[in-house]
Amino acid sequence: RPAGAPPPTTITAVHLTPVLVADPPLLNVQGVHQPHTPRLIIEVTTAGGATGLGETYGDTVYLDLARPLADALIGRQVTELNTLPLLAAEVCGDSPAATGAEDVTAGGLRGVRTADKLRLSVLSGFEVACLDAWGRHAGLPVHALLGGKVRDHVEYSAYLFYRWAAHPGGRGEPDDWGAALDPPGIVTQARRFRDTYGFRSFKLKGGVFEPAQEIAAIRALAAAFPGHPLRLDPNGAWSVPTSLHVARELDDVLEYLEDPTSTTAHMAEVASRTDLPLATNMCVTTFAEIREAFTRDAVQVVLADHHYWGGLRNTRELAAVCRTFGVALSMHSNTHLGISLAAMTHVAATVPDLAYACDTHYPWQTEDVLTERLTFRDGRLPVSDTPGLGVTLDRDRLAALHARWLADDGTLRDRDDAAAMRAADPGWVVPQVPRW
Ligand code: GKR
Ligand code: MG
Repeated sequence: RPAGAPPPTTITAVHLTPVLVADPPLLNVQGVHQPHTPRLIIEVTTAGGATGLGETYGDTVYLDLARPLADALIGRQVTELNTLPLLAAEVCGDSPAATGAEDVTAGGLRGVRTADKLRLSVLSGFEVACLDAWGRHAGLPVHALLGGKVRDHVEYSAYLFYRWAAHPGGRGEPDDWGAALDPPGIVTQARRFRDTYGFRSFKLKGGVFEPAQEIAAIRALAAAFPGHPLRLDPNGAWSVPTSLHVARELDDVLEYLEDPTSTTAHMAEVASRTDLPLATNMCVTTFAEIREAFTRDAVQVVLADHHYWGGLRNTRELAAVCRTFGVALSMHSNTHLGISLAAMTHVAATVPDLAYACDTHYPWQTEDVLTERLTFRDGRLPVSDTPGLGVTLDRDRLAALHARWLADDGTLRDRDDAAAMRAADPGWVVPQVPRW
């Protein structure tokens, strides 16, 4: 390169594009998904002309942290990943989200979102974008930058939800899935997932109906798909006795029970009285939470999510800690698009001891910002060997979903499943846990 010119991997521009993506009326303990869910698309451009893509949560608290970090990245190298957390701590320090009370969101499905957790989620999107740009420069896929893949395909599970046929008032984008509000409805949904994508494992989002009805749904799945791995996740909605009751009822058909109850202490109590493995994406979401949970044997499976853990490299570190303690690893997901799915697939391909099929919401997302959607076959995704993540941004789609975000009056820019539920049930308040 000409004398004095910056190295090609120097970051010259960072673009943040918040979008609103269609989300079906999926039910959970807090309420129902909004008609549109916010996500943030990150583009990191280098002096050498590469653009790396990242994706993370798009709610206002995340955007407020992402903006100063985007500015601070200019002039750095996409390869400087170990100091990214330090930079984030430095530049996000004055953000209202980072200086507010510890619990900035009063808990919820993602657990208590402290300032540190928010920052890690933002960081994860930038780390992925830097890895994508780095890979494009180096001519290497992201998995190679993580040390190389140990498998050519990553298996995913079907993510079953109780759901309405449509959002209240016909808002949002229509789909043809119909309602699923009882065991036959869940089995029909599972069949469609299996027939369309070949998924073998099934996870049911619970915490919506009385435990007896959710037990019946799992039994119906077990009868319809004998021998297929099944999971149930009520997002901490149950008391310890209810969790133990469900564990007893379903221990012959579940591969694990996910977050039956809230808090590490309650999970430890349940775990001490059942042989059914307990999984979590709620009580272990940071390195600081590992010691208590693992020493108390509160969880037997940790569901990694690179958005929570601060990126793909931290996810591999988590895998190493889990391996050390004999705790299994799987993968959690929240509403996400294809950039995140590609990132999940790259990191999952590098983890030697991935014991279970990964979760993904992706089949529920009919919209994406990619030129080509990722396609599940036989319940799996192939691991891309194309440089970077192996996905291409569709600028028209990005612009359209951003225009929707711009047009929103602010009500959907922050995910709020309880508010969405109040459109159907004005008296709805998020149930106190344990609900049952
Ligand atoms: O999308 O309703 C949902 C899920 O409940 C999600 O918010 C959870 O984070 O899928 C997640 C989980 O496994 O807990
Ligand atoms: Mg979960």
